[in-house]
Amino acid sequence: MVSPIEEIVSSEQSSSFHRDGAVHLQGVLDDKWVELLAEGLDECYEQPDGMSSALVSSESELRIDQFPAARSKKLKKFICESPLPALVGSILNGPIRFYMDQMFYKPAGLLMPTPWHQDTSYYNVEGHDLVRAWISPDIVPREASLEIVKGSHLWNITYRPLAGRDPDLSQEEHEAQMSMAKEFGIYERPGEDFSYNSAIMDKSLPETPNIEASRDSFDILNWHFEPGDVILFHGNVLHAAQGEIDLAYPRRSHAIMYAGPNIRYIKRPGQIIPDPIALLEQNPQTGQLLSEFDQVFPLLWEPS
Ligand SMILES: O=C(O)CCC(=O)C(=O)O
Repeated sequence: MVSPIEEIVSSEQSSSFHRDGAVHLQGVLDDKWVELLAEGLDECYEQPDGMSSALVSSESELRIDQFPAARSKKLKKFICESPLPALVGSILNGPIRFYMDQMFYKPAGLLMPTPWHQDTSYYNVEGHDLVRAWISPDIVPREASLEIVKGSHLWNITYRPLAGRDPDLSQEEHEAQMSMAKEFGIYERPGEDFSYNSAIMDKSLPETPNIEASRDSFDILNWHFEPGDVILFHGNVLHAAQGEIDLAYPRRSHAIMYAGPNIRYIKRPGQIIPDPIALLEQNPQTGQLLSEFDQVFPLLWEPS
């Protein structure tokens, strides 16, 4: 018998994910899940914690919260009990664990763009089975929703994160650079317990290409997004979201990292996003599979 999940993720969609590095699944979440997501994102936005930081300019702002589901039962339920783990599992055809989540919240008005980047090197994990689910409870026009460089998950390159402290600068020089950014452009408003710029930059990694400067040279995929849709994208794919457009309502999004069977812990010299606290207590070593930390990265779905 064909299960409902197999009916909603076709083999063509699964192939698109593996070929392009992302797939847009339309109308796969019902209103109950969309409402729960909206409530969870709003409660986190209204009550920032130490892991809430922001990119700020004179005209716009992008709030990014690390691990929002750790303080929102609604987001935790959405991550674990919605159809998402099964959708990801049917794409990877293997057991699925929850790795971590983030909130990207752009207030109404002129939207701040999200710069082109690759997620892999921000985290202490490596492997091919890393899938991000990007979901918004809002209508997100193509000009403001997620976009990717088609096929870039297969380039076999780990790019340097966009943030971090240049190890060739002293702490004073770094702070002077941060203050200059504040005066002249976009700067970071750090959280009490987290800042994108406090990690040490790993300069051995190649710089992320400036895709925005030559968009025509790249094969870019983007989608108009409706509530109920889900975009799944590969952990290694280059992605961004355009800005500079006016929206009459906030563009709220939740990005959840799910891990398949072949994801291993790796201690990165330039790690930006901290490990979950529960993982640190287990003294993880480079090379260990995430499945060895069953309590921290719970198994949410496996093929029958
Ligand atoms: O929602 C956005 O603007 C960006 C999302 C993103 O960069 C991510 O999920 O890694």
